Parts: sequence; C-alpha cells; structure tokens
Amino acid sequence: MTDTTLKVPDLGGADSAEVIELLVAEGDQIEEGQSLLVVESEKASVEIPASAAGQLKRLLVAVGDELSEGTEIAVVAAGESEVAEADEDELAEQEAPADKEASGQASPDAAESASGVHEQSSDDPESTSAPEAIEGTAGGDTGEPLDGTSDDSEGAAALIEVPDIGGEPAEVIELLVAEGDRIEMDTPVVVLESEKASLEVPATEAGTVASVRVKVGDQVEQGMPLLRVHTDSAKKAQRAAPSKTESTSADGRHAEAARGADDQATGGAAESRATAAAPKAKPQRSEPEQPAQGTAHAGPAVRKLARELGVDLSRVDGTGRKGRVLKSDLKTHVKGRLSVSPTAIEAPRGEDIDFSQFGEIEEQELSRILRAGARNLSQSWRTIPHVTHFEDADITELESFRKEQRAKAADSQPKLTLLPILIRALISSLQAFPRFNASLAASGNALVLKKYYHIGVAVDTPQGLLVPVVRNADQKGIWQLAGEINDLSERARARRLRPDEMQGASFSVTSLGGLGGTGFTPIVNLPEVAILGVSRAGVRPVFQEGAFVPRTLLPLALSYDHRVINGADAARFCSHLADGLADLRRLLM
Ligand code: CAO
Repeated sequence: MTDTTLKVPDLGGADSAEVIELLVAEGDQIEEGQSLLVVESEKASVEIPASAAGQLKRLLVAVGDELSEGTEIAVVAAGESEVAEADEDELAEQEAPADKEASGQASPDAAESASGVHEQSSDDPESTSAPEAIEGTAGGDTGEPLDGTSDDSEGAAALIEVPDIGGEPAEVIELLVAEGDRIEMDTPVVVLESEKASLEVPATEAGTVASVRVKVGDQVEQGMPLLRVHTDSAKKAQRAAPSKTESTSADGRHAEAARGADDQATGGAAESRATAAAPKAKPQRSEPEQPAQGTAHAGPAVRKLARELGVDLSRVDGTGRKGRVLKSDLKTHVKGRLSVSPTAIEAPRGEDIDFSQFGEIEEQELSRILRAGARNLSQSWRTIPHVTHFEDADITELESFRKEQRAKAADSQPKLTLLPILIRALISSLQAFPRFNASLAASGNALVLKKYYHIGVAVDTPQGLLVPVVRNADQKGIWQLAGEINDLSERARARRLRPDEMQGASFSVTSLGGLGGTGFTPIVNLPEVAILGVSRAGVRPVFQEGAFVPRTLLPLALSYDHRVINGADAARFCSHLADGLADLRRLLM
C-alpha cells in the first residue's frame, strides 16, 4: 500500500489557476490520466489529469481554490480498495503541519476529514502555522492521543469542542474568553448561533485557555475545536467528552431528531425537514441577475465565468486597475449573493431599494434565528389555509383561585401565572378533540394523531422568538408546569436551551397576556395543525340574568389549518376550553 500525492502540473505558462470543477470524489477509483479537476486561468480552462492510478484517499483542494504548479491536489492509495481502512496515524503523518505550512494549500476541508473534526479556517494564522492546531485534532502526528488531550509542560491539555447543536452548522457570534483566561467547568466560553437557536457553549474542562481556535464569524459544526485548555489535572479528558448539550446516541438518531426539533424552535419544521432530505439548501433567489446599466472591464476568463454563473459584470465592483473586474471580485460578489440568499428573508419586492434616497436610515443585521423564524412563518402562512377562531373565556373564579394559590405559595415555589393552568385545561380539550394534537402526513393523505402531549410555548427572547417544549404536559400538575415554563423561558432568554428542548411539540401556545392586546391571529407552528393565542385578561361587563355584571374575560384566539380542522370543530374545541377555564371542576371529569 503506497500513497502517492498528485500535484498540479505545468499550467501552460499561467502562474495560477482556479479550481472551477471537481470531477472525482474521495473514495473513487481513478485511472492514470483520468481528469481530476478543471482549473481555469486567465488564459484557458484545462482538466488536470491524474499522474497515478489508485483509490482517491484525500482531495486536498476545493472549488474556488487558487492553484499553481506543484500544488498538492490529492492523495491516491495505490492498490488499496478500502479508504475506510486507511490507518489514521499514517494519514495524519501525511498531513503533518510542516507539510501544510510548506505547501500552504491543504484545504481546511481536507484537514477536517483526516482528523474527523474540522480545522480552523485557513485565513486564521493559527490554523496553518500553529502545530497545535493540527496536533489536537489529528492526533497521530505529534504523538498526542486521538482523544484531543495532550501532556505538556503545564500539565494536560484538552480541547473544548462544539457540542451537539442539532446537526446544523452555527456561527460564532461571541467569544467569552481569551487566551490566558482561567475557566471553570461550565463557564460559558463561546456563543454560537444557528438558524434555530443561539447558545452559550459551556466549558467541559477547567483550566487556563491555551488558545482560542475560532473567531467571531466562523462557521462551526459539532466536534470542531473551540479552545485548547491547559487543564488543572493530568487526567485525560475523553475526546468525545459529553457536554451538557450532548446526547447523541450511538446510532446517531439524536441528530436526526434534533434536526426535526429545531425546525419547530423557530416556528416550523417542514422547510427544514425538506432541506435535511435534500443535499443542500438552494438559494432562494437563484435566478440570474437582471442586466444593469453600464459596462465592465474584465478579461475573457472572468467574462466566461460570469456568463456561466449568470452574473451581470456591471454589478460587480472591480478592484483591479481602472476598476477592472478580477476573478476574486466575481467570487466576492457571488459569495455575497449566496450568503444572503439561502437564509435571507425574501425582500418585499425582491429587489434592493436604496431607502437612503428618501431619508436617513440605519441597517441592522438580522440574527439567523430571526431569519429562520421568518422563513418558517412565511412557509406556514403560504402553505396552510389559516382560519382564526376567537373566544372569551370567563376566568373570574379561576383568577380568584390562582391569586389564592399564589398568596399561599412558599417563596421557593415558582410564580403562578395563568399559563400553566391554561395548559392543564388545554390538555383536556386536546384529549377530547384529538385532531388538534396532530400533523398532516407528508403524503397529504393521512393525519398523524399524537398520543403524547408536548406543548410548545412561544417565548419572547432578545434573540427572537423561541418555542421550547413542555414534554408530557398531561402528566404534570400546575406547579410543575409553572416551574418548567419558568425554567424554559429563563434559559431561552439566556441562550441556554438545548436543541432537543425545542423539539417535538404536538401543539403550541403563544401568550401575549403579560404584554397586552385584546386579540391577535397567531400563525400555526408547522408541522402542527393549530396554535392557541392568549391575550390579556380584563374585567368586562357581561350581561347575565338580566343585568351587566363585571367578569374577568380571557381572550383566546385559535388559529388552525383548515385542511384538517373545520370551523365547527374549532368552535367546539374553544367552547370546551373556555368551559374548562370557567369551571376548573370540569377538568376532573
Ligand atoms: N392576562 C392578564 N395578565 C397576564 C396574562 C393574561 N393572559 N398572562 C400573564 N399575565 C400576567 C402574569 O400574571 C404576570 O403578572 P405579574 O407580573 O403580576 O406576576 C405578567 O403578566 C407577566 O407574565 P409572564 O409573561 O412573565 O408569564 P407568563 O407565564 O404569562 O408567560 C411566557 C410566560 C414565556 C410565555 C411569556 O413571558 C412570553 O415570552 N410571552 C411572549 C410570547 C410571544 O412573544 N408570543 C408571540 C408569538 S407570535 O410573534
């Protein structure tokens, strides 16, 4: 078994060329002379042939990389059939930091697959020059064990890695520690934000931060190293040290579940489920740009690439001499569009409007949570025929009861608001009307009735709307529900919710009662079929037995999917709920 590193041959006079297409993938059996990739220089586009046959063990370049003669492009294992059986240490040795440093070309992705964890981005000096960046992740090349720990003069070193974040990539939005800082177990070290949630990653080791391996704006995934820590004890940490947020099962089912769960966190699952099934989310606005006025200076290769990508060159800011558009400008332009399209909220008229022409403006970046939530809400709004049914529940007696209980409650007990009591009453109505605790099957031909009662509770947080889930709410008493809602909403606001805590709701409640309003029309949280909105209770005159009497009324708004629930069902459901709230004894029946 011999490994051969394939390199870029003479590029026909060009100093460098850009990889525009990969023709092979890792694991492919390749023949000598077979084309591996297409590169394009200012002069021409050419296919780079393999100079040796074998199984493609590692691809060291990616589309967009700039290559020159001699750049390493792939590692081929001659006569080897199973890449999976490749010895990891040997592999790591080939990727020794010194080699990387010398070539400066090994792509981060390549390093990632060798080590099983992601490497730092290549524009970070530490990722290419600091041997420890490789040591801690790849293991074998420095004698460090694969468990991500190492012995050094200061004792043991360990990596703190990205925990399970629901199978989604996330962005580093805040670094809470710096090199040299002293950290304890559970000290929040980094704030990550995915489309579903933002969370503080707690330290899984106590010690001194030896190096911070990420920077704000980096995209990270589960398992990627965040920090290297000189730990207090010489005791080695497990490479897969379970963090507070980790619960992946051996068969990986958790990741799937968490993915589905997160969908609900920001208001809808269907879209994310669809993208999970698809290889990659497609940009929302993938149509070619509309031609704009004016012309652009650019070379033939840039023009060709622009044509292929559907980019109007006159819209690209040229940074070359006299404003000439370079390939790097084109890349920046396309990256900009791609980075916006997949996650952005659709602009109102699908076009950029320069509002500054009308007056002073300020542009604020939308968080990923907000953007994802907005997309899910749009999807729900577009796909579900929504109807909202209104009902006022007379909670006069209930309010007296609640205040009485609250007055009697010990200091240690949670604050008793209407919400937990409402959830108790709601469970009774869901049990009486099972269609409300259901989802439409993906086929559209069946209704999935759920025998569990996991209630999503919309929580207003500084990062946006989150919907943590009270599980098995039917098995919990009012005080327990109150405690859980308090805990979940506090942790949602402190970015300490785990992705699995936002998964699997069978019905959701959104209460604006603490804030005000007489009614609103909530949007169904896909893939659920109904949502209950609660507004502020107030004392109103109610005509009873020939006279107006003051009663405390609680405005309820039930939005539902009209494909699944008809208006009469909704009216019955709401009456049942209102009756339960009006007379708690009914809940015992
Ligand atoms: N009518 C009158 N008063 C109400 C009420 C209602 N329906 N609901 C709550 N209140 C009162 C509470 O009793 C509490 O009073 P005190 O301060 O005197 O104790 C106060 O309003 C604040 O309640 P709360 O909001 O802290 O607690 P809650 O259990 O009612 O709600 C939670 C918890 C997490 C749901 C809520 O804080 C929240 O985030 N709501 C916003 C949800 C949201 O944004 N929905 C919109 C989704 S669509 O964009």
